[in-house]
Amino acid sequence: MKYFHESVETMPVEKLRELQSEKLRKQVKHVYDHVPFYRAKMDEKGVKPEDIRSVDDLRLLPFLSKADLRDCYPFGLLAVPKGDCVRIQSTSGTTGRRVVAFYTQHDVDLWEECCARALVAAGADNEDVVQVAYGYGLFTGGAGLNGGSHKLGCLTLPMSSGNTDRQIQFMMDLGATVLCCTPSYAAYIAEAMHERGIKPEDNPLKAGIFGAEPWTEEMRQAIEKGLGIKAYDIYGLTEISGPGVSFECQEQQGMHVNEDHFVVEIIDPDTGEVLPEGSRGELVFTSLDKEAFPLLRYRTRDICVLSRKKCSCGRTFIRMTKPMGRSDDMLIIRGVNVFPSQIETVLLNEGYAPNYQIVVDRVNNTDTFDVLVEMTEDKFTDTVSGVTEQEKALQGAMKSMLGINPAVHLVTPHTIARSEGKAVRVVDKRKLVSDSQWKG
Ligand code: DLL
Repeated sequence: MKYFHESVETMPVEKLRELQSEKLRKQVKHVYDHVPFYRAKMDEKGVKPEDIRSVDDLRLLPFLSKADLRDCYPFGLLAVPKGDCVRIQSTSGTTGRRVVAFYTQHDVDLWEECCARALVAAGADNEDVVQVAYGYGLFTGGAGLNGGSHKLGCLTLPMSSGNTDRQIQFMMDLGATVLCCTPSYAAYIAEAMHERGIKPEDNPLKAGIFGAEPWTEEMRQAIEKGLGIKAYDIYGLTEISGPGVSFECQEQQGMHVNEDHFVVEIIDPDTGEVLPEGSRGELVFTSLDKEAFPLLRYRTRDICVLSRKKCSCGRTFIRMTKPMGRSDDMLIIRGVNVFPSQIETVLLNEGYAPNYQIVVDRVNNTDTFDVLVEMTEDKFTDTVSGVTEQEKALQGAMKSMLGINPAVHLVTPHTIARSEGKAVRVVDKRKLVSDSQWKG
């Protein structure tokens, strides 16, 4: 099986654009008629649905940002009656900054189809046993790949993340052939199998579909070697549906965007200007046929390059590089979205000054997360137990705000370097993807 939906995945580019334009016209009208927030934005820009005749007119429409989504929480961007929705999902990690996305049954079907395409592109068919070790629940990873695997007719193991012993046991006993999880968890599973004396050639896996966080080509090679598989990247975000917005094929040269459902643009993050293919900039998505949560020109903050170069897999969908970074300050630590401002909020709530530094690294394929915080004069203590107690209390407060546990280190007042310009709040020592790895 080469494609899940051949006629669409290999559609000539001109026809694809016609299909996109036709869907876009309907979608803009749907949004204008049903989402007062977006209608007001369009009115403000003086754009009417009739002005959008093809994808070339997309640039007339206003952008949507994460801030807009937060302002509209929870129902402000819903474009169908609540009663027509069957599902919500939510962005990972944060309490104060969660984004909630809604799905009708049609939207769930569309999303699952995108994930089924990703599975087929990784070499799967209905004979495969797919182990889904992404988290289930509000996070889209588990639900998305689970749905895609069902659609393809695979035997699906809904493991969720964690409990590595059980993951390995089920993988071996039930003969899992495709593993779906974050790349860091895949590396961890490889390591755990190595420790248990299970050689790469002794496990039944042949491929893995890994995404939701940045990972390098070096990490791909380490996972491929450690598990004896081919490792494929998959990209997506809750706001646009979840995993499967784009996916890698056997070429492993960038991810094909499911262009019959999503239009992708690259913009200059500072000016909003649309950039030509091949430029590095911020990814912007428009969903063409989602009903409940149809975002138009949503700014992802992910920095990428697009390529229309012909791919030998036969798919005509445009390809995007792995995200090379972000145009905002969001960090993804162990798969969880973290904003430095959340740390600041906790510190101020707990009576500390906003003098802190976040240090992130990747050791043995797992993210480390340290927060250095200056003691204040009035909280100063020089007993070891006093310091430990304060660090624990801060760690607890950060865990409940972020959903993950940092290691908190209290340091002497005035030891964190002050800056005359932007404060250096984050030291990220992980190696991100470099341009040289892109052969588009
Ligand atoms: O991470 C959806 C997903 C689940 C994708 C499982 C792939 C697999 P969010 O929690 O909303 O959704 O986070 C979205 O994660 O804007 C990127 O910054 C980052 N991201 C997602 N996939 C990749 C990837 C899911 N393959 C945010 N490489 C996005 C690098 C990724 N970053």
